[in-house]
Order: sequence, then C-alpha cells, then structure tokens
Amino acid sequence: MYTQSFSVADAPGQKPAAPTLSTENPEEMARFDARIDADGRIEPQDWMPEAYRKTLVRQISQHAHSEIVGMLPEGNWISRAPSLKRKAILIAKVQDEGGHGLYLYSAAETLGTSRDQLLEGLHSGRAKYSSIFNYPTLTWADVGVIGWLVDGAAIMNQIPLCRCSYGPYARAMVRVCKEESFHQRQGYEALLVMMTGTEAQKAMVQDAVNRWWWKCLAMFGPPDADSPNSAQGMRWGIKRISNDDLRQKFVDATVPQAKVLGITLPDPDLKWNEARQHYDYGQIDWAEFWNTVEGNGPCNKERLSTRVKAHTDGQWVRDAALAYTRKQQERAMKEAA
Ligand code: FAQ
Repeated sequence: MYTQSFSVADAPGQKPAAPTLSTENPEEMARFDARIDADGRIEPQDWMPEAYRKTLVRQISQHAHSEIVGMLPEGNWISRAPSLKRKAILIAKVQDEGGHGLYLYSAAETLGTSRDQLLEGLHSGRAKYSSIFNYPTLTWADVGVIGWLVDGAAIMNQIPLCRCSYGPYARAMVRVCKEESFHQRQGYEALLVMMTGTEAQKAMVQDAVNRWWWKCLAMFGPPDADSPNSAQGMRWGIKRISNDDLRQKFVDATVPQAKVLGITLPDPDLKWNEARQHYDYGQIDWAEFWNTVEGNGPCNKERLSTRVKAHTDGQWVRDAALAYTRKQQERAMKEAA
C-alpha cells in the first residue's frame, strides 16, 4: 500500500550544511563527512566517529527489540484466530517479525556490540522499544488494525531507512519493508472482510481503530522540536525525513483508506487543509506517550517478563546448538589430523 517506491526524496532543506565537528581524527573525519555529503554508504570496516557508531547501535537495537517484543501482542492471538487461513497468515507474520529482529541484531553486531550486550539492555529494562507494543490486543479486530495501522506506520518510517547511510542497516530495511507491506495488506484485508459482516463485527473494528489510532501517530516519535536526536541523525543520513513529516505522510495516506473501509478516525479535528494540501489533525497526548516509554504503560511489565522468560526457557536450545557446533568442529579436526 505504501511501498510502491523505495526511492523517497529527502525532506527539502532538512540536511544541515555544517559538517560534523569532532577532534577524534580530523583527516578520517573529513573523509567521513565527504562520503556522507556525497550520499555514500558507510560499511562496517570503514572508519566512523564514535558518536555515529553509538547512535546507530542505539537506533538499530531499539528497532530490533521492537520487532521482537512486537511479536507478543499478535502472538497472543495465534491460538484464537477465527479460521485456519487467518491462523496460517498470522503465524507467518509473527515469524517474519522475529526474522526482522534477527537481521537487525546482526546489523547492530557489525558495529561491535554483541548480541548478549544488546539483549541484556532489553531484559534489564534499560533499552527502549516502540511504545506501541505496550498496549493490549483485546479482540480479533486488534490483529487486523495492527497490520493496517502499526505495520503501516512502521513502513512509512522504514522506507526512508532503506537509504540510511549505514550499509548493513539500509540493506536489512529493503527486505523488512517488503515483508511489512504484506503485513499491512493482510491486516487491511482482514478488516475489509469484517466490515462486510455483522453490526457487532463492524463495531469491533471501529472500537479497535479508536483504541489504536492515537498510539500509532505517537509511534513516529516526539514532535521535531522535542526530538533531541533528529538534527544529528539527519546530518548523518541516518534519518531522511523528520518525525513530524512522516507522521503527516501517514495521516494523509491513511484517511482515504479509512473511508474505503467505512470507519471513522477518532479525531474531531481531522480535516483537509486546502492551503497546506495536507490533513490537519488534533493533539497527541505526549504525556501518555512518555509515561509508556518510561515503563508505565498498560503492558510494559508483562511484555518484558514474557520476553525474559522466553529467553530463559530457550537457554537449552542455545546450549544444544553450541554443543552441536563444538562436536562438528572436533570431528572436522579429527578428520583433518
Ligand atoms: N517508542 O530524538 P527522537 C514495527 C524515543 S517496528 C519508544 O525523535 P530518534 C514492526 C527515542 O528512542 C517499530 N521510544 O529519537 C512491527 C529517543 O530516546 P533515546 C519500531 C521512542 O531515534 C509491526 C527519544 O524518544 N521502529 O513496528 C519512540 O531520532 C507490527 C527521543 O526521540 C523503529 O525503531 C517510540 N515510538 O527517532 C513489529 C524504526 N519514538 O534513544 C511487530 C527505527 C521515539 O534518546 C508488529 N527507529 N522514542 O533514549 C527510528 O526511526 C527512530 O529511532 C525513531 C525515533 C523515529 C523511532
């Protein structure tokens, strides 16, 4: 629905002209800045300023954690899907999200941070993950709405990341976006089917949209004026389009889809602005967003404890895989001797 083109133009006038200031290594820094200015890619073996490395580890690991924790709200519905077809689709989707997490952890590892360190950050509650996954999935319609709106917002944010300056992250994003596009379509299609059903089914869709709409708008992050990482992220070509501009693109793309679906978006201030050629929309509850990001949303504690339990329960699988690898290596050594 949104992924017809991966070549999204940078937001006009968003890239600051001033080069990065650093005393780390002036010659390497000049080469790095020149490559960024020329829209070139930085690869793992290339020199990079420590702050660039740190920013990428922060963003990529948060993104990876979001994919992995994001499996939980929908995973809760696999055993309750209304048909075999919906169950098969949902299993495939949840599995894809796990795969996205793994590509992203691998991309973060190329920056010199180990998988164990990344997971320790998540399990100790120090690392962030997307606020959206701390809300409950109350009905089957929530699964459709997550596909349509949550995956929709994720794609809108991730298409520009396909051109991120860090090669491994950008390349991972191409495949992730293609899969997210399927996720979004399956969610929208599930809702379209429900909207041809009974009044109770239609009401269930509307109720789910009412609960998820504002949370999805907050997914794009704080307003540009309150976004401490944006200016540097854009300068380095990590972020290509600002939080507010992506949010606006999402609203503009979603309103016509809501009309086709036959639901109302829960915002009395939502209206077309002829002068701006965009939809105006109401105020997001940022206090609620920060409260959730800080760990106090309705499901934060449950999500984290489920994640930690899954990791602990899976220890025997990791032990068995390591034992098998060791055995294979010993056998190869013996045969070579
Ligand atoms: N939730 O200065 P900025 C998905 C934090 S994947 C929690 O604007 P930045 C797939 C931010 O980290 C969804 N925290 O930061 C799926 C920063 O904190 P820090 C995840 C948030 O990095 C679908 C602080 O606020 N996608 O859904 C959020 O320049 C269905 C200040 O913010 C990605 O991670 C938030 N929503 O911009 C899976 C995409 N927003 O680190 C399963 C990659 C902001 O300074 C089912 N990430 N914060 O302590 C990005 O594009 C960026 O990191 C942003 C934030 C845009 C999220």
